[in-house]
Amino acid sequence: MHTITDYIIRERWEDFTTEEHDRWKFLFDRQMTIFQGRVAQEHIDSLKRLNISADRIPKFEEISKILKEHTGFEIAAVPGLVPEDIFFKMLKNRQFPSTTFLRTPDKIDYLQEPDIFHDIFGHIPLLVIPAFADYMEAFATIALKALERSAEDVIRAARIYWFTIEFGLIRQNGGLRTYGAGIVSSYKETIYCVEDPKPIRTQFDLARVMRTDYRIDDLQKNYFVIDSYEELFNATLQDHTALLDSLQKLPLIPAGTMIEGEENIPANTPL
Ligand code: HBI
Ligand code: FE
Repeated sequence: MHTITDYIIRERWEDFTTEEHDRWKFLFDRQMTIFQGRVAQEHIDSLKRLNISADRIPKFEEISKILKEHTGFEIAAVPGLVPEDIFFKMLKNRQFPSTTFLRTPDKIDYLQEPDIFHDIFGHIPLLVIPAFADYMEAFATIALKALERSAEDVIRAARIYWFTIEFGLIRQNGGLRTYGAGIVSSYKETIYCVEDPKPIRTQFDLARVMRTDYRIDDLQKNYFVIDSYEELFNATLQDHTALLDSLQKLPLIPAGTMIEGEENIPANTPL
């Protein structure tokens, strides 16, 4: 029976080369040029609070010390993608698994699996927000319940993660901002997700998200919009078994389509 500790490794920060610290700086500075007006203010503020900067690749234990004071979350260094049950159990324990390698120059704009820039620059900042940290743990509870039930239910749970924690949008200052880790670590999608008229954007609804298909290797065809992080957490305060039962017979909703009664939320005016 594998356990969480089987997957925890040392960060080996001392092994990062000057080239890697420079590549981190390039990625960080490039995102900063497009962040204002496109990325949730909490994300921008939290990078400062956690001392995550362009200067160098951050040390996990330094970030964890501050993060723990805010929400009890801490970073756990892992070699790469971990099995789903381990991933969900770690999130339930308020441990966020972060990879410890940085993408290579040939993958500077996109890589399929998470690297340290995606995990630390993308995921960690929002975990200082109590409501978001509570939501992350509540998501893990739903996902662990889904694991007990069926592979289809695990796919339904993974969609929650995908459309909020990875690719979510939030209304702020009269416009749209992204809070999704998969977006804020991507130059192209940070602009596209809030400004491009192509994708549809509809109000977040947990059951609807759990029915919605997505592609992992392309710009998203649809996004879900929340008004607050509390809205995410409040959506999980329902009976998870009843929620999963209610979805069994409902058809999949293809990416990029709207259903009865939904409205397409207008994109931001391009900056
Ligand atoms: N492992 N390290 C890591 N990071 C992830 O984002 C991750 C994972 N294992 C499984 C997994 N994600 C998926 O099951 C979720 O995205 C739903
Ligand atoms: Fe991720």
